[in-house]
Amino acid sequence: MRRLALAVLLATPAIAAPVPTGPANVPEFKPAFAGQTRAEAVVSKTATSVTEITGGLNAPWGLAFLPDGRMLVTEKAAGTIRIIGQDGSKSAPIAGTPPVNAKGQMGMMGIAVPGDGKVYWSYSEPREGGNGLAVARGTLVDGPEPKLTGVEVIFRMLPTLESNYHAGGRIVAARDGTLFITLGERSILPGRMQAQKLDSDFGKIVRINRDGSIPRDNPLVGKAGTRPEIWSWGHRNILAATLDAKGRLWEAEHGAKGGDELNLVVKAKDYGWPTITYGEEYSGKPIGDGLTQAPGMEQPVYYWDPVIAPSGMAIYSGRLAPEWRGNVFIGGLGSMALVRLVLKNDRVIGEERLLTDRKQRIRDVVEGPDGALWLLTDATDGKLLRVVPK
Ligand SMILES: [Ca+2]
Repeated sequence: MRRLALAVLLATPAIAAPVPTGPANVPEFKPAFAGQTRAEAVVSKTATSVTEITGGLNAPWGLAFLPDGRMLVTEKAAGTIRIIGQDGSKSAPIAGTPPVNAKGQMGMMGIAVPGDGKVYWSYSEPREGGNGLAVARGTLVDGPEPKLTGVEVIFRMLPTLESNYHAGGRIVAARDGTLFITLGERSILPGRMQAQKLDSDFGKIVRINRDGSIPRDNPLVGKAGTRPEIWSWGHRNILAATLDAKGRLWEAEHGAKGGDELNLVVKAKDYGWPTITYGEEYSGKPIGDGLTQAPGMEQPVYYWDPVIAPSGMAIYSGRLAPEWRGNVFIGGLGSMALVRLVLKNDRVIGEERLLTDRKQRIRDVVEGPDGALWLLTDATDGKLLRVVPK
């Protein structure tokens, strides 16, 4: 009997328990490789202290550090950008920004300060016949009434569509001087179907030079019937993107009911939406043919079902917490958590949900020059939090 028991034990390897969540919406979907979902739950040895730096922000969306340590924070619903000091002091809204469509999920969104003396920000631009994401840049003039001068729009997402959903909006400054901009597919069916169309910006990551011109090594340059700014396609709605220590672009995007994804973004690759996904329609019906894999389409590095609703993302340097070096931190809206992923060889080997006791929707995650994680919470009384590992 003892021998039999041992044999059974050996034949059934212990399955490491994942982070406890609800049941999958689509349990019949199986991962394409081990560890693609529900990785082992891990517990950080690094303790944290969380300080509320300020509150009263109107749906803050994006955060970027100025060279002097102060921050620029966009307020989605107010359509504004403010300067925030490390002491929590808030400037008046910065003057000089173009009009913003601040309905629904739209508003003032991403922001980047890549160190060239200019500020870059994304916003939903009100247009004849609808709206579309735009990216502008300008020079910040400091003072009691701060303003942006020399403002120029360097990118306009096309086509224009009447939808207040899924704009994308993160701006990532690449090491080669270009900018990546993440773009959603606008959610409604006429938009969704364009995620696979290369003559549309919907459901794409685009790459532009800082003056708005097109880098000559973009994959579709010179190809008839395509938009030359496109870098990768088949995305749904990307509200989280960052570079890793090697300068590679990672993103996390929203699925529907199930199917949030972490992807390593490679030039000219098709990330599958809406042809393949690990989620289903909010109605419970399959999306398209209900496929999770297809030839020529990339698999996510990791997926979630149920979803976390990812927004904002940082890959940690290790400065204050060596344990966290190379870990991915993603803000969770619906999951109301700071999601920590442990990576090894570009695969996820551990997952943890931090700050769950706070029950706050986390909109953006940035590692500050001080090695702390700086978070924005999504609320009409949104907060700026400083998370210090210790
Ligand atoms: Ca995908």
